[in-house]
Amino acid sequence: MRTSQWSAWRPLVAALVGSIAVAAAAQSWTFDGDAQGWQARDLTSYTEIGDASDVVWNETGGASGGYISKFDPSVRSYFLEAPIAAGSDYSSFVGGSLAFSLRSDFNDWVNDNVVIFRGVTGGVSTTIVTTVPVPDPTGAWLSYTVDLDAANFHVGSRDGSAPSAVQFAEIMGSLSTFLLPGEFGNGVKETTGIDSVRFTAIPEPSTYAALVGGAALALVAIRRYRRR
Ligand SMILES: [Ca+2]
Repeated sequence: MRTSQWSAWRPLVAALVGSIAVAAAAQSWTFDGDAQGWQARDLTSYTEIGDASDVVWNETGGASGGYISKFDPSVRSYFLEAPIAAGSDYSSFVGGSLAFSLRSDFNDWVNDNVVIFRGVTGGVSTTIVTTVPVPDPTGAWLSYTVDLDAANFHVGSRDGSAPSAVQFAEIMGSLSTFLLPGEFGNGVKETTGIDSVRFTAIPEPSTYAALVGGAALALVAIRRYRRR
């Protein structure tokens, strides 16, 4: 392709990329500049969110760039908490996914390897959890993906029943708490790191239609350009 041709195509390509970015609605934290408001929480149970404490921000060494980490603050089980304002609407991510990277230097505590959400359904503050794999004790970064489907979650504890699709959507639409696991050591000894946290929605049918329409327009424009 000659440079003059590329300069003509560039606006079209930019428009396409832009529409794709809109389609893939996302909420993410990369920790490349600071801890982005995340903190640690000590829990006595999944439904009792305990004391908050600071996390350490590390400028380098993450799965990509910077990351946050926390040394076990107590004999209780700790989690890393996103700065979610009460009543945050994450319902657009239902059916989509949550991805994050995690590392820890121990994996001999396999009781609290869960992701926790808390929101309101039927007027009641409700905690739901989903179990995730324990990390590799070498401290290697492990990539996690959690499908945000009701059947993948349990109410109250790891053994609880699954929320209904309606309950799950209500909880995700009224989030007050989002916790990633930190407790992987049997004792007060582990440091757990978190990086590259990202919620991704599945594009809605109308968005696909807009994408296809945009692509068709771009093709027409490209053909017209070539005929000149
Ligand atoms: Ca990072």
